[in-house]
Amino acid sequence: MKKIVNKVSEVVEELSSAGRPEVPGAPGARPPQVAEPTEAVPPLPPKPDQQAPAPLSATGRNTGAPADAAAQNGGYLTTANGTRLPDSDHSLKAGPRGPVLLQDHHLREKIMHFDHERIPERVVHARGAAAHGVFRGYGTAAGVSRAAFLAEGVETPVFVRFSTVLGSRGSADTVRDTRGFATKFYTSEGVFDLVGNNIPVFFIQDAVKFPDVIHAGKPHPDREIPQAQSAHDTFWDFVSLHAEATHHTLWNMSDRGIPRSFRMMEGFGVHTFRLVDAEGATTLVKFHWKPTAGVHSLVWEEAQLINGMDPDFHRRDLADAIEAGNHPQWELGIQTFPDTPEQTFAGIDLLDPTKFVPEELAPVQPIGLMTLNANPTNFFAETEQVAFHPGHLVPGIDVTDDPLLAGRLFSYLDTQISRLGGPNFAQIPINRTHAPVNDMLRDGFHQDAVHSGVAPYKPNSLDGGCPFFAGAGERAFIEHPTPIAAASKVREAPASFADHFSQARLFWLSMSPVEREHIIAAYTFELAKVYEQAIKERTLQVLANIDPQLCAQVAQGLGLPAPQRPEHLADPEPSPALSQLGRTWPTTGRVIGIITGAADDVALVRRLREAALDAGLMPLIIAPTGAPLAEDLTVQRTYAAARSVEFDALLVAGVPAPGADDRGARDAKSGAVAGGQSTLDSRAVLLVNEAWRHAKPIAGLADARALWTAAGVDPRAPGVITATENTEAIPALVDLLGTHRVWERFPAAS
Ligand code: HDE
Repeated sequence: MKKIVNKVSEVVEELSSAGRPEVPGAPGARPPQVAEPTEAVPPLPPKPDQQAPAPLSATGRNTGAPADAAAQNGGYLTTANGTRLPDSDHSLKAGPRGPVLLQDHHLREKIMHFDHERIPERVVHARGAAAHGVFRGYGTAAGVSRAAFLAEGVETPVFVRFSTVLGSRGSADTVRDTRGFATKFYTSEGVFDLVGNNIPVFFIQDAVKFPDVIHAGKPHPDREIPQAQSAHDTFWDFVSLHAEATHHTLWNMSDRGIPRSFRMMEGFGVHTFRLVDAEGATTLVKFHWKPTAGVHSLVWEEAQLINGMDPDFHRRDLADAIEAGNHPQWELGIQTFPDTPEQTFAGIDLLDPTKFVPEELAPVQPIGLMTLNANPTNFFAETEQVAFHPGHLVPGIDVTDDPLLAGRLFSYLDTQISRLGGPNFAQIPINRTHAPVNDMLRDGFHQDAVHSGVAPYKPNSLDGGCPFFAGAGERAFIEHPTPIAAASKVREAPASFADHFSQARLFWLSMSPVEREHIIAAYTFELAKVYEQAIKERTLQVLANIDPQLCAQVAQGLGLPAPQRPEHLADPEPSPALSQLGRTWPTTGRVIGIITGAADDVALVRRLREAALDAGLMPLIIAPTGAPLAEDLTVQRTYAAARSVEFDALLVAGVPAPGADDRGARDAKSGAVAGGQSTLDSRAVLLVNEAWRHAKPIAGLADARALWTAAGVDPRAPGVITATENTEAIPALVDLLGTHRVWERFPAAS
């Protein structure tokens, strides 16, 4: 028998001394050799950017086990029960030509397990990506909440899952949709889940409508199309009839519906929560996550191209950023409101989840900082099995009577039973609390805890009366005794829930001209995909209530008459904080493509790349083939494999002469340049043309002029840099990237 060589420590040492890889995305902890390995070695450790759930027992005790103890172990292939196997490539047969024997217990076990690898996907938010991190309290919330994790300097591990709502697990990332933003805080007082979205309002005011809005948004039940999209009849049929969906739909049609990255999204708790301080005094709050990278979006054409080019765009971006050490950060903030019996603020009903409170009326006060610093080690074990629940609360944070939230408090436990196969999902490692558990819940499928004692009931004397009740002094979660006004049982909403248009109008009026253009285009696109004219006409009536100009422009695009301006239009004060434009943001981690030709100056490319790295950017070199430019200069993209959507900006480092494969018959992108032309590679021309029309910064050295002409780029237009000194280009690009895109290039008509 071959001797197992213990190489793990060697590999760990090698990995840590090697530092971070130049470009993130290496599939394994160590580059493989060309020939198939034959020497038995223990499994390689996770990559340095990866983390697994803390090794806690099912009852929340630290086991002291190494993090990989629950995963693969030893160098030899075994059965699930640890018996070593000599072969897993052939079934047990009567002779090489069979028949296969029924007694092959390894074949039976392997196929049985494979047949059951899939579990039901989430009914909503099925498509997601997640990361580990840490939350650090500023202490600024100490005056309003007794939650221990909000105290100054307290560090709490977190696991965050971002998601789309409508698509199934294998759908594309950059569809137009709301994004989920769910955070699990493993606090010393138990798990707190903040299960929010990237949009601060919701389609419905009452949980009983949730199946309706989701059934309408999901693919049509007969053909099961379209996947992960709202541009179809059933969605628009529902939202045009259900006026309370107007506001959220408008946000989805805005740039917020197509984020550039999970790292560049805001997060919102949506509902109003009730914080309780050490003395029992209460404050109503809305939670906000503010990304330090700013809020940025894709343009629609880009989003559609990405869905084909790289359907994993958002999850790749998150994982790559973390692996490269560009750890995404968000500040957690709260808007605070007095907890009055009316539960309204500035005329806004705080229990109505279709309304938000403008930041100009109630500023967002920062209470802590979250940093995502590690990727999951295993997608299924962590990202798929994590189970969030708005009812996971800790002392100091309580719920309000928002009727949507009330329904959610029921729903999330139910869904985990069918998804995770039983009631013990809190014991799955990613869901385990870091606080001690003594719950008297027993048995059930997949019980991981080996409970001792004989008296899982109260009162008991056989187990010495244990467990005991905690009081406020022992940090118990005590529901705040909020008074409930005398009322009759009714199926009704309060009158204050009846206004469905004024805040939609407020959002519209707060947008910059270019953002309005995008909203008009989004409605026009989506409604053009609707088959039934009646639904389009009905939607135009809804739009007239938001804004006559929006309505008229969409009607024009659809070729339909715009309905009459309504007699009464709300006149809200715009909220400049809602616009994504007009500010500058850090550019760390932005991806810049450096286009180089076969005959270009390698030393120059090296200098540009180094300058980009020094500026905190992520440079990727695009060359005619994948051959390294020099021993220390690898190529990350070829002309054939690159597409502009991967880059936030382009830098042309020379003259991209046509590659050997620049032929329409081989690569249809080569047909991009009308009539073809002989001095430039057509795919490089297409790259520049797309970056130009997606309002991205473009820079080139003096001889890039021919490329500008071929790509239809006006060299005098905003955001186009023709550098004479090669050192000029990078700082100029960084400057431009601060505003993310150069919208001055395409002034808005409205
Ligand atoms: Fe959810 N939602 N939801 N939701 N939701 C789920 O729970 C539900 C709502 C949100 O990354 C499900 O574990 C109902 C609002 C996120 O795992 C399910 C209602 C908001 C995620 C469920 C709502 C959300 C979910 C599906 C109306 C923003 C993904 C799988 C009363 C504040 C969490 C699961 C993750 C997931 C039900 C409304 C956010 C079925 C009944 C409002 C981010 O339980």
